[in-house]
Amino acid sequence: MHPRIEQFLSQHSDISRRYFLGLGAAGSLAWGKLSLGAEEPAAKADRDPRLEEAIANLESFLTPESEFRDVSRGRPVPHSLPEEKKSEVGLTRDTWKLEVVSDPDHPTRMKSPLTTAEGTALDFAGLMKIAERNAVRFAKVMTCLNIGCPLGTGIWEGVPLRDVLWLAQPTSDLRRIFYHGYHNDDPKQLFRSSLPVGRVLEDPFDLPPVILCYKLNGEWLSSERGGPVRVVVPEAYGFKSIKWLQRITLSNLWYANDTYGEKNNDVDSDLKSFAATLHVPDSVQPDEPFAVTGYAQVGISGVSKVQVWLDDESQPLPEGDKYFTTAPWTDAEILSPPNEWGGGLADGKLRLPIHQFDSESGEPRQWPMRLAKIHWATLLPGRPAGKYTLRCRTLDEKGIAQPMPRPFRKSGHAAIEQVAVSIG
Ligand SMILES: Nc1nc2c(c(=O)[nH]1)N[C@H]1C(S)=C(S)[C@@H](COP(=O)(O)O)O[C@H]1N2
Ligand SMILES: [Mo]
Repeated sequence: MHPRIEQFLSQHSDISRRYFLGLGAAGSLAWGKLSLGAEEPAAKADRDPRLEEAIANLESFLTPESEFRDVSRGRPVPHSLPEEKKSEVGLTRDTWKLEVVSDPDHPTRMKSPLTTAEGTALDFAGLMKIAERNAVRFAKVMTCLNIGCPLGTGIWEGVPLRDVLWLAQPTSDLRRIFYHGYHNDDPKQLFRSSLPVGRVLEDPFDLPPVILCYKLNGEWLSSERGGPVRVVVPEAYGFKSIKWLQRITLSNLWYANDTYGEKNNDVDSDLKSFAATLHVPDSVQPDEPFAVTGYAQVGISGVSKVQVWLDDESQPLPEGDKYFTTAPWTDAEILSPPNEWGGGLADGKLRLPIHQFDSESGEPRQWPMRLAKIHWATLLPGRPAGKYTLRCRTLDEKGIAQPMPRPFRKSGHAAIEQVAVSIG
């Protein structure tokens, strides 16, 4: 083993043994970049030009602000209000106020609630004071549980929600925290989410903290993304990340009370891993190899492989195998961390520290990076004329293939994608 790889491994015990043993072309690329700083990854030179071109056309890792997709409720949606109205209702950095109060129905004992009535609510300057000593950043893909496809990937910056919670000095009877944002002062438009207190106070395993977020990709959080301040829950689907945050309620309630639960959604479900295509050529010549690219959402169980399968539609599907586990899947190349992160960062540079990155090297500590969206590519061998179905899937870090281990739709999208490919 290269001595520097050995040193790297001994310093990074969180990188799994299985991943190391499974070094394929993509794996060694990632290592090359992570540990040796190789300028031109070896496999790159061997790539077919068709594959190289498809990779060159891929979207960037971070999503530019203008390309984020919006999932906002409200009539009108709060970010569409005129500026004067935003000032009036606290939707600007100058006028923003956050209350932290006890739930009247299931009270939490607390010494210093933060309320507007008593002039103790937290304002933006107060939030920035906390940020001076305790700002955190992490990379995360925002995904709507209902829509399924990612809305955008960003570096989200904020202060841990627990820092603000402690300002209110809760002493007992605290089991759940729920929170909501501006909703046109109409109770029918209330969109609330919630977390068990433990998740707010402590970060399990290597997760970043739940934050009160005020910046995205280095810029102030826009009104459309929920600014001036939104909650961002690293491992959760979008509905936990409440926008235009105005009130946090500390409660002795012991179960979830999220608005999103009303439509049969599983509100305790964390991000799943899944793969999807981005580029599949419109028309393919018979017996000509062709390039396919895509992305994978790296959920809480990670991603160890992305696989594809081009199925000839004239052949019968295997019986009794609804997840196609016996199909002849082949491995796609998981692309290594990019040199350019995109997303319109100032000087194109990541501002460290970022939770999933090594602060010294500036490289991701784990790849594929959990909670993010990564990219893959593959060159499929030529096939005779005919109609085909292209499928892709992830295997998580335990080797469990999509849509398992959590196949239910109302817990988030993980169904195996299929795309029609016509050859000839
Ligand atoms: N206040 C408020 N917060 C909200 C919503 C909302 O309608 N109102 N939508 C939620 C849902 S369902 C999702 S998927 C995410 C989407 O975040 P985005 O609009 O920044 O992409 O915001 C969440 N936060
Ligand atoms: Mo959503």
